[in-house]
Amino acid sequence: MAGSRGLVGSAVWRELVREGFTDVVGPGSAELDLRERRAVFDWFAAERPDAVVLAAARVGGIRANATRPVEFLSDNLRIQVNVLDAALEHRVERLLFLGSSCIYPKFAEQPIREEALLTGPLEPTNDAYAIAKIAGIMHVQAARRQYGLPWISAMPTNLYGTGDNFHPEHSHVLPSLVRRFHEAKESGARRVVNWGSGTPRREFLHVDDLARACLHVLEHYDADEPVNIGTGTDLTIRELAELVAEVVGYQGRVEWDPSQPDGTPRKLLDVSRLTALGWAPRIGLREGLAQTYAWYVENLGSGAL
Ligand code: GFB
Repeated sequence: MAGSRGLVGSAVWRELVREGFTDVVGPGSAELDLRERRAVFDWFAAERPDAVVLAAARVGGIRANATRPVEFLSDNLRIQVNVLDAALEHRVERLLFLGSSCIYPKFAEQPIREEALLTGPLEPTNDAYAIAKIAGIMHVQAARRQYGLPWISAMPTNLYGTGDNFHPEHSHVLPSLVRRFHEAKESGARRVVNWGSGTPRREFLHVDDLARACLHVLEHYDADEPVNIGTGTDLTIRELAELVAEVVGYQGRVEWDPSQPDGTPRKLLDVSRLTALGWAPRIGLREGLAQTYAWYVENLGSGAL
C-alpha cells in the first residue's frame, strides 16, 4: 500500500483488513520517501510484495495545484517512476495505479468516458498534476504491453471523507468548506466568502466507497484502459455549500469571490465501465458529509492545521 497514511491509502488499508487481508504493509512518507529511488528499491527488495496499490501522491485543491505546479509534476513523477520501476524489477503480480479525473480534457464531453483521454487541452490550474498522472497510466500500459503484467489504472472522481486534508489554502473544496463553515459557526461570524463563482459542477465520492471500488476492480478488471470510479452524479459548488452549511449548522451569509479561479466547469465521470463490473457506490453525499464533519470536529475541531 503506497500512500498508506493518506486519505485514499488509509481507506484502502481499512477495506483490505475488513476483507481479511492480514499481510498488508505500507510505510508512511516519514519512513520511506517514495521520491528517493534507492530507498524505494531497497524497500521492495526487503518486502517483495505480491501486489501493490499505488495511492501515494502529492495532492491538493485548485490553489495548491495552481501555485505549485513544479512539485505536483516532479514529486508525482518521481513517486510513480520509482514505485512502478521497482514493482517491475520484482515482477509484482498485480498492481493498481490511482490517477484522478483531472487527467481528462477541460471541455471533454460530459459525462467523461475513459476514451476522452488525450483528446483535448487540459485544465490549466492542474495540468502539471494531470500530466504526471497520465504518465503513470502510460507506465502501467507499457508494463502490460512489454511484460504482459496484469496491472491496471483507475481514475477516481473528487474524493472526500475521514482523514482528509482540511488546510484552508491547500485542501480540496469539500473539506475547505467544512472547515470554513465550522469556524464561522464557532466564532459567530455572519458571513463566509468562498472561492470562484460557485457555478462549476463537481462529483464527490466518499473515500470508503472508493476503497471498495479499488478492491472490486483488482478482483474483476484487467485491461489496458483506465476505469473511471465515481457516483455518476454531480452538483454545483453553490449547492455543495448549501449542503455543507446545513450539515455544519452554519446560518450566516454565503458569498463568492469571482476573482478566484473556478477551474474546469464540469468533470462528471461516465462510470458505465465500472457499473458493468457490478459495482455501485453506497454512501450518499449528505450521509458522507455528516460523517466527515463528525470526524473533523472530533479530530481537528478548532485550531486544525
Ligand atoms: O476541490 P477543488 O479545489 O479542485 O475544487 P478541482 C475547486 C472548485 O471549488 C473551484 C471552488 O471551482 C473553486 O473555485 N471553491 C470554492 C473552492 N471555495 C473553495 C475553497 O475554499 N477551496 C477550494 N479548494 N475550492 C482538483 C484538482 O480540481 O480535483 C486536483 O486540482 C485533483 O488535482 C482533484 O484532480 C480531484 O475539483 O477544481
